[in-house]
Amino acid sequence: MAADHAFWEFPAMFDTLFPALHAHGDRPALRVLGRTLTFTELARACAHHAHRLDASGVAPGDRIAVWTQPTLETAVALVAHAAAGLVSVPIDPKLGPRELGHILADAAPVLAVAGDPGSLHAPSSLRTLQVTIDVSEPEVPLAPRPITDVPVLVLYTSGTTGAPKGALLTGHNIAFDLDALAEAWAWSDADTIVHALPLFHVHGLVLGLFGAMRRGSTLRWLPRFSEVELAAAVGAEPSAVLFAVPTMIHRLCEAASREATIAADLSTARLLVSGSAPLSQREHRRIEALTGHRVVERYGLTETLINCSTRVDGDRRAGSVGPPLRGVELRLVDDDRAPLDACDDTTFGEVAVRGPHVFAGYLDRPEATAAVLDAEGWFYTGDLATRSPDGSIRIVGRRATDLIKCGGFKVGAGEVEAALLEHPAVREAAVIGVPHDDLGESIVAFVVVAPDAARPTPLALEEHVAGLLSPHKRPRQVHLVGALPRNAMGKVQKTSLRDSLDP
Ligand code: MLC
Ligand code: AMP
Repeated sequence: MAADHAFWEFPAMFDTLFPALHAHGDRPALRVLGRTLTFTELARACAHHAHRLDASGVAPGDRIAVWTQPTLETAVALVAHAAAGLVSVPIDPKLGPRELGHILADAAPVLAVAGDPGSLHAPSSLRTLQVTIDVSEPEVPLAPRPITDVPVLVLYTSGTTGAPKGALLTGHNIAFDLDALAEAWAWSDADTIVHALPLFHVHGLVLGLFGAMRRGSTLRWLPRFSEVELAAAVGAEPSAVLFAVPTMIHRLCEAASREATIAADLSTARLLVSGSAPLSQREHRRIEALTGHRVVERYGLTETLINCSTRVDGDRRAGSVGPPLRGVELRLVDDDRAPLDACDDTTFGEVAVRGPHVFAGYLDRPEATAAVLDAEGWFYTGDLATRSPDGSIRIVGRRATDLIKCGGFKVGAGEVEAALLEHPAVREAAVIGVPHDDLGESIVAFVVVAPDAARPTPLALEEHVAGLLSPHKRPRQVHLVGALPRNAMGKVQKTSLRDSLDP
């Protein structure tokens, strides 16, 4: 697409993704590991970064791989790209070669950016640019750009089979969803968002980073999770809003029994928000007893951003993810995708959603997109839920047992099985998720060793998966078995495997 002017020069007078960037305020925008940028400084840093990309030949619509290293530079690059209409492909810096190779081949970025390009494990054929933060006044300031239906993010997400797919999220998806969340949570520029989530998924990136920048809130990002530091960051801010996955809430509760400051710090928050996986009723009760806060729980997916949330002014019931957000249409459907009218909190169906928050499809995968998004714009989530008479939704399970949510990360059983099968000593492999107090679900592998191979240790197989994919996809338990249970068709009986673990 030929541009008749540089991508950082556009007139104003429209809604733009991050209005606070153009208001030139001296309020803090980003605080990362003791470094702070005000909105004015961030706008300048974004302009310089965008200008350097322009000078290196990057054009609107080009995809840029962003190595999400744990530094301020990562946050600046991601904001700059979205503000300048460039497409970021966030990369987990801990990805192993199999997954990294797949994502780079699939997304075909024109360039990779990183605060520390020296530690990039990218192929030498991929051009790299070091992100530097320059807060001097630029010759051409960052100009506001209208929000469009063009993708600004490609986020890789696992499915039941095959390698992860790139979900295309547009400026409109993001702005609509963030504005609906702001309404549900009374989220304003007086808030400081505090989180310790990675910047390569929806939760940390879209809600945490882009959400704060859209609202004009400060973001305090802790690139590594630590119970004491996260709680202290909440305690240090006058109107803190904490975003966490259930594993983090669980660990905060556990640590609070050893460290008295944690509960005291968390109790000063304006809002504690949990999502990306179900928060158990037990953790809801524990955190409330410790801090006096009822957690706000919200439910979403990479492909749809957030669909439902309990409201700050509503009933924050444990186990409920609240009603659909403003502007989100939600249906429960049966196995034939026919709508179910039930509002009895008992009948369950698959959650389908429609609205401006639903993604633009998977990159270059029309069949995979058509499998989840119908011609009328309904997106089928694969999650099973009930609906209460007041319209609030309770997630009760998932259609696909081959999807595992571990620590808030989605992992496809098939990806882990494929990685295990690459080990020379593995003849067969089956992977399941089992309930786990800390991780929600834990990845458990069953492996049949090849006849002539030396018997590998479970740890060696765990390390093997962590090395090829990413550490969070590694099995936390590996059982070496003589054979996998199969039915008459030869299909592995995962229920039997699950039952075999019961005491
Ligand atoms: C461990 N490590 C290894 C390893 N084992 N490295 C190499 N090889 C091995 N075998 C390293 C890890 O890299 C990490 O390093 C450290 O050891 C701990 O790893 P871990 O045990 O895997 O992490 P854990 O402690 O379990 O992490 C818990 C967690 C994490 C909660 C911090 O699961 C997390 O960040 N979850 C957030 C997931 C998330 O953002 N989901 C949002 C999806 S969006 P190091 O260097 O890190 O210490 C979505 C939509 C929505 O779902 O609704 O939001
Ligand atoms: P991801 O593809 O990583 O974005 O994961 C999306 C999935 O996370 C959803 O399909 C749900 O299964 C799960 N999820 C997210 N938030 C919640 C929640 N609050 N309660 C239950 N499940 C959730």
